[in-house]
Amino acid sequence: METKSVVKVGSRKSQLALIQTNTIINQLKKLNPNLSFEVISMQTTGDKVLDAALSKIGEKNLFTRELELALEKKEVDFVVHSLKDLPTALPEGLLIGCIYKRDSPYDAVVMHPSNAGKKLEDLPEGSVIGTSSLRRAAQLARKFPHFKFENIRGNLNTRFRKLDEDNKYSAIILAEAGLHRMGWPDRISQVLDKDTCMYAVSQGAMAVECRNSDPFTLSLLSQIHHPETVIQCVAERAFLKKLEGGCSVPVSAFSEVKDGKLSLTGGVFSIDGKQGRIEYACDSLPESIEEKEKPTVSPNGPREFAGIVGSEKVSIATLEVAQRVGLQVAELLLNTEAKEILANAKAETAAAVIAEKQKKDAEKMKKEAEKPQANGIS
Ligand code: DPM
Repeated sequence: METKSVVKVGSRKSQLALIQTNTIINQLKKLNPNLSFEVISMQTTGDKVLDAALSKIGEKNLFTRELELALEKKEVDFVVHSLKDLPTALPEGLLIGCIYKRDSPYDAVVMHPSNAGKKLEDLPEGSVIGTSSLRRAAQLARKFPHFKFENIRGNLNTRFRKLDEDNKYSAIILAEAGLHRMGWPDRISQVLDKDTCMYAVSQGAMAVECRNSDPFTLSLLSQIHHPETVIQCVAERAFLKKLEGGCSVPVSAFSEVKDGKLSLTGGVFSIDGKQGRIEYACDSLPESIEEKEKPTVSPNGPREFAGIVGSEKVSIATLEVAQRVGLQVAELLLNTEAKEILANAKAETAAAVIAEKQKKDAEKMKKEAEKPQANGIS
């Protein structure tokens, strides 16, 4: 096996991405003091298109494509992601070598300074809540039909500025994990429980992507693969994969590993939140979740579950149970009206993508027409 003394790590340039990358590097450094790590940061398409809602851009791997190309070209050895931003199908040859212990998976409310100390329940009719997540808007519209939900985009720093300075939003909704990582826990007014807003698949978990043909990096990463998180995320991602969902549809999840059992609740909602369906499945995990025999690795790399590999700490048999639970919840949903709700939501976002593109094209043409003619005779 090829060994390395310097490991090259790709990262997006945003503050949150760099914080996450450094968290993983610091853990690996503690366990491997002889290794050094070099961070190579780059902008992704998602960082460049900050004006449109994520769901309206119509591409799946917005925040990952450039980084995955660097992995394929061996310019970097691994890339740290928020797992919820990683599509359930990864490019050929790449996989998730580890998932780090999950932070809070829940969503949190950040109030405009004039509403400090309040909860969503306290806000008046017509209050504007900023979120570009269809999932958050749909679920919150069920509980709070008297609010308006409007897009807010940009990285976390930009959103805070828009919230505090624009006086448009009464509150915004963000992942609690991101707020903690950025050092802003004191801005959290309320954490939303599962009965108010179930979280996104894999929210709060950081994943590390690498090449399936790189045993050195795979074995390095397996040191920080967190069994309970892996079990939950395999179930959640298998669920989302079966529904063929992404950030373009309101799909949400809630999972637990308790008393040797794994349970998963999954929800599908219409864009306006008026329709929704929730299903649940539970199964026993193997008595020991550890891998007892060294897995045989095929020439195509290790076996994966929705892109995630096993390790000595979490066996293939365990991940098979997790995958089954995920598929079961998806199948239960697809046998109900959820199938149609999902199809309609997908069609609605697809239409919004086309409308957004037409708007952009029209703006571009208008700008072109207004440009002074370079070779015009005046
Ligand atoms: C995805 C969504 C959002 C991010 C959609 C969703 C939120 C978009 C928005 C798939 N990715 O959650 O329904 O509110 O406009 C993202 C964040 C984090 C990872 C920030 C956030 C940090 C937390 C984590 C953006 N991706 O959700 O507030 O590691 O899970």
